[in-house]
Order: sequence, then structure tokens, then C-alpha cells
Amino acid sequence: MTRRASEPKRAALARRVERIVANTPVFDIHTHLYDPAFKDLLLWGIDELLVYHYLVAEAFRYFDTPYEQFWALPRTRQAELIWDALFVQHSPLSEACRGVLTTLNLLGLDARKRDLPALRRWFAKQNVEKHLTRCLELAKVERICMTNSPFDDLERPVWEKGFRPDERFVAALRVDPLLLAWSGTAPRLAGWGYKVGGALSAPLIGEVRRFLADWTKRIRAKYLMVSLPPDFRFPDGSMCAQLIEMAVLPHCREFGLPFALMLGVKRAVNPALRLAGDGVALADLQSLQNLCSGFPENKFLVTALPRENQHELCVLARKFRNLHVFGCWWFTNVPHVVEEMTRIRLELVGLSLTPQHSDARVLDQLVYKWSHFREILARVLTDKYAGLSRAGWEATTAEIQRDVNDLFGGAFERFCQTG
Ligand code: RAT
Ligand code: ZN
Repeated sequence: MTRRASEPKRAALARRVERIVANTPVFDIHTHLYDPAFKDLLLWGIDELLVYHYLVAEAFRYFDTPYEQFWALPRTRQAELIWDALFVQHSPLSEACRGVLTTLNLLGLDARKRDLPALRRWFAKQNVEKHLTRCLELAKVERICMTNSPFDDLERPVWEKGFRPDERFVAALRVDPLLLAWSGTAPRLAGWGYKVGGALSAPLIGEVRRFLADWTKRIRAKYLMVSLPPDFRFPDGSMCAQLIEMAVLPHCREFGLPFALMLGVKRAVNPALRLAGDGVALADLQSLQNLCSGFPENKFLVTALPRENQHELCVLARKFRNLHVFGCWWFTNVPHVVEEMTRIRLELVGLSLTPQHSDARVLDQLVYKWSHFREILARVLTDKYAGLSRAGWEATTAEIQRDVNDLFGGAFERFCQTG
């Protein structure tokens, strides 16, 4: 076909893919949002959007105030300083800044006047339940996975007391303190009645498994989850590696649950920045290979923070079907890297993965995180289906819809159900 003849065809394909990608509901498999029953733990509104730690890190580059002085300010004042530094004194070009504007825009607000008090007045009139439904509708998110930690003193009592769950939310059991800070965590487990004193032993492992079983049942966990530093090695004599091998993996096998690994985060590179102070470094994917090959009856959900790990991770996914790659996490969630990662993943692995999660900490962020990703995915998929078309294969609308369903949660659900 000549170039001229193929242009309208390509435009029609692009429209078809865009429509499908824009309208397909998504299961957001990793967020930091909470069921509204957790009350104030569910963050929302303009001030929370502005004090998001992604923006805090950027704003500090313009501030000259000492860190502690900023943290001592009320949240509203922190939000004003960030707004001034990142939106008024400079153009909000970064992905996290643009996200605030996409969200406001899609919520129907006009930010052109740079009028923060007016934006605040609008949010003050919203009711959280209705706002939740509105954000989910705008983002076309049908289900949200929370990050649930029994070690969080604000969250734990809500689970212990019990509540009527909102069916749009599901839980994931986060176990970082258990695996990464055993000496501080053991006394807490002991305080809750688990007999974990002394050195590593079969009874101690039994008690850790009892703890995991209690919480898996209590929160009806969809999977277990940990974030791991660049120096994580497996197998290894570290407490972390041993607890994974002896407690977490057998537990996951018993309950048929995946274990999610978030690799390559270097915590507290600058502790004065608090939540905004974490960094990144290359993860050791040989350790992941050892886990996937050594434990074929376990399922691993994996995302990696370093851009430099992404290609190797895709190659590993080609070797191990008990490995499900997910998300463009945190520092990789910027359009340039998201597009590159999404292309590499589709080209190397195909459709048996989950290309994005939102990691939203503030409800309203769902709106921009999914809008920005849908735009990229539509572009990438259009290229891919156009490539097939040049090879003489026309994907039908039903086939494209099937594929997008897989990318937006279908492949994840199947992975969770296997084995
Ligand atoms: O992306 C983030 O918000 C980070 O602060 C982390 O929470 C990360 O996503 C994690 O789950 O550890
Ligand atoms: Zn997260």
C-alpha cells in the first residue's frame, strides 16, 4: 500500500485503539489508598495533592529553609509553599506537577488563574464518598488494591475492630518491617502474642507463619508484598532471605498467593526529606532468578525501580512463567520511561503482564496517573497493531479489546488464579 493510502487507515486504527484504551476499566493493583472505612487515612484534595512526596522533593530544590523548619509548618502552609515554588515561580513541567493540573482539569476546575484559595474552596465543598466515586469514574478504575501493614499503628486497629468493606477495594499484606527490620519487629510480634524470641528455629518460623496466616485471613490479602534494597541477595544468610525462604514462600504456597517484590529502592538516602528521601540503585536480578527457578510453585509479582533493570527483567519473564512483571514504579513513572518500558515489555514479553499501577497516595491522583498512562499505552499499541497490519494481520476490535482487558487486570487475575 502507498504511504498516502495507508494514512487514513492508520488514523482509523489510532482512533479505535484510543477509544478502547480510554474506556476499558482497570484494576489498579498497587496503591496507597484506603477503603473509606479507614477515614482520615484516605487522603484527598488539593492540599494533599500538593504535599505529595514526589512534589516535596522537587520543591526543596528551590527552598532555602532548613528541612525541619518546613516540616514544623502546618500542612496547609507546606502546600502553599510548594504551590508557590513549583506552580507560580516556575512552570510545572515535571510529571508530578503536570499530574496535579491534569487532575484539576479533568475534575472540571480552572487552574489558569493560579488561585489556590479558589481551588481549596471547591474541594472544601466535596463529600468524600461522592468524590471517591467521581475519581474512580474519571480514572475508569473499577478495583483498587491497597497496601496494608499490620505494623502501622493507625491502620491496625481498624482491621482489628472490623468494618464493612467497600467492594471496590482489596487488600495486600505488606511485610517490609518483618523482613527488613527483624530486630525491631520481633518484640512487636512478641507483644501481640507470637512466640518469636531467640534465634532462628523451627518454632520461631512456625510463629511467623501463624502471624502471616492470621493477617492474610483478617484482611483477605490478594498477595503479600515487600520492597527490597539494591543489596538484597537470595539465597543468603541474612535474616531477610531466610525468613523469605522458610516463612513467606511456604505461606504463599499454602494460601496460593503471589509474593510481590518491589526491587531496587534505596531507603533514606536523605532522611531529612522523610518520605521524599528515598533513592534508587540497580537491583540484583540473579537473586530474582534464583527465587523463580528455586521455587517454581511460588508466584512472583515483580516491579523494579531502576530503568537499567527493565530489559533484564523482561528477559527473566520470558524464562519463568511464575514471574509476572508489573507497573512503572515511582521514578520510572515519567512519560519517557513509561513509553520505553511499555514498548520493551510488549516487544519482549507480550500481553502476559500488567504494564502499570498508579501507586496513588492521594485519591485524586488516580485521575492523572491513569489518564497519562492511557495516552501512552494507546500510542504504543497503535504502533504495534499497525506493525501487524503491515505484516498482513488485521486485529479486530474484539481482539484489541481482549488484549487491553488483559493489560488492565485480566492477565494479573489469571496469574493470581494459576497453580
Ligand atoms: O511511590 C511511592 O509512593 C513510594 O513512596 C513508595 O511507597 C513505594 O511505592 C512503595 O510502595 O514502597
Ligand atoms: Zn507503593
